[in-house]
Amino acid sequence: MPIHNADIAAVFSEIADLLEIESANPFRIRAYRNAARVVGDASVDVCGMVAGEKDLRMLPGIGADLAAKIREIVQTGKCAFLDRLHGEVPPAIAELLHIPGLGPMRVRILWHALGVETLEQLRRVAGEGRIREVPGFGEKSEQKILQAVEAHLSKTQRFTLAVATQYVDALAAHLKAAAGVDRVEAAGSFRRRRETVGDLDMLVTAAANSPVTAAFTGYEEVAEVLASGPTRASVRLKSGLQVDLRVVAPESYGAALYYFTGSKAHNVAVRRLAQERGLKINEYGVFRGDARIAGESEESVFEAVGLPWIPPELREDRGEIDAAMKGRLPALVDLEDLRGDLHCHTKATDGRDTLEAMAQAAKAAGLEYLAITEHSQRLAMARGLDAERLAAQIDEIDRLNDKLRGIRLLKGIEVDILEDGKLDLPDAVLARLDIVVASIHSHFDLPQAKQTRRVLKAMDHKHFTLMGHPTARLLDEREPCELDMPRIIRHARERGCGLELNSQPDRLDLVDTWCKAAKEEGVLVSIDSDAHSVRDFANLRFGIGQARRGWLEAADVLNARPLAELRRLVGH
Ligand code: DGT
Ligand code: CA
Ligand code: CA
Ligand code: ZN
Repeated sequence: MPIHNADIAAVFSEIADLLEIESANPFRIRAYRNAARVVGDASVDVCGMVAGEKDLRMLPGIGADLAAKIREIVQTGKCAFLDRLHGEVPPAIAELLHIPGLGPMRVRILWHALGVETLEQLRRVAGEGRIREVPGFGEKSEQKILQAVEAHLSKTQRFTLAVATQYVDALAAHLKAAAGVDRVEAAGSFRRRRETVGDLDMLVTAAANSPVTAAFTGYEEVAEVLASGPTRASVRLKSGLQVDLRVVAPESYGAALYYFTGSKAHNVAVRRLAQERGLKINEYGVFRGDARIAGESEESVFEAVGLPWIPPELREDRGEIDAAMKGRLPALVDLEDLRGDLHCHTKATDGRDTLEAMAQAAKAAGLEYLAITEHSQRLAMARGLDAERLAAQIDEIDRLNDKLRGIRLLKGIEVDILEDGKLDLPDAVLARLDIVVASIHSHFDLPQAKQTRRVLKAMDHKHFTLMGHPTARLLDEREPCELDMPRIIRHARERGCGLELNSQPDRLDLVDTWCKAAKEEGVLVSIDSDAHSVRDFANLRFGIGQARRGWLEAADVLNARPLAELRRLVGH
């Protein structure tokens, strides 16, 4: 990973924060603050200076000691001094400095007097009325701290992409109804299809006299107006979701869309490219001196810096700029590329709809085939199928396929991977299936070596087709299982198995980075709905978003293949 100026600056400002909490020498603290600013604002790539063995002391305020630290960070990705400070001062404590009214000195007092090291602990002691007893604090400052920490914690709560989508759709319709409004688009992490969003960044173009900001702040879901002006406003919705609105001129629309789509890391990297060409790039346009040379469309912005348009999902500074320069951007998979779905449930287990209803819904979603993959017997809560009930369903699918037109049902199962790596149903019945999705639904917290062995063993089973929701994570609820994913991906390649990208909004598992690793290893990914009702096929678009963030093309996706080819690939 290349180290950017912003990374180095972040290390120095954290050092300054921690030194302040330790009440170190003020000159020393100021030296680090200054270094953070100098490096952060530098128009040259400091990493490149190190590589070129340039003298870092050319940078204002950087002496021999700071220069050595910069070289250390660039060369090792670490800073021993910061690591040492982390040993002395609790690492999360610097977060407390973001609370208005809490400077380093007061943070230190609360830490020593009450053991407060995190925002949650701060909220607790404030709620319990213990801060007012600390010398130098009173009831009033305790109340202020409580309010501030609560506001801060609620601000950092993130919303799933599916939930955010509901807000975006409703709000966009509301804004479009305001007079003079032309374009409305959600930028930010929402447009990059991140699995969660921190806040929404809405962009609007509108006629000069349009009442769009008033329409925005007057929206019925708004709980609090945080800021409001003629061209920008911020609100918090009743759900706690914050929304920023910016009204931009049509000639700046592309530049604003580009800027507010981010990510910040991507923007910083492209800004550096622009600087190398003597250009300045901001939310109003691309400028050479005072002359604006681009900004109406995103394409024009990219073109001005010598790049083709980069899809928003790739804009994370994970190699997309280099790929764009070399003309090697992937042709990302689209919803329309999906020919089938290899994971769903019906009323027979914990789904809500019948086989036939699921088949018709899949057809309506534009699919040509659908694998029925109920839970297996171990999942008693979901009324998982034993061999006998599965055999009965296989016969039912045969009968149904005779009369269905335009959609083909495949026989499958979502079989539990037992703790020892065995599959939860006998081979004889698995052999009759087209698709065997195997998933972990128990013993989520085995240590990595054991968990990995469990999965590798399951993959060795001759009927194993696909690993379902591979890490079993649930957003906000369950951490991913500890698995040696690179090893599992390699094993999948050797065994000719696929990995699922489960499209349920709180799963989105495989995550983007593992999708990319699978692609690089030549392992096919199946983007499945895991539908439990006819409505759930709509979730495929979230899986597609994650797949695109993982650089997947149609050729990397198992269920983008026509049925005959799929059958060949899974060996049935
Ligand atoms: P989120 O809201 O946490 O899910 O993530 P984003 O990416 O939507 O971040 P947000 O809402 O803070 O800002 C929206 C975009 O605005 C961000 O992706 C890039 C741009 N942006 C914000 N602050 C800066 C900045 O300081 N420098 C640059 N270059 N871009 C920024
Ligand atoms: Ca945002
Ligand atoms: Ca924002
Ligand atoms: Zn499952």
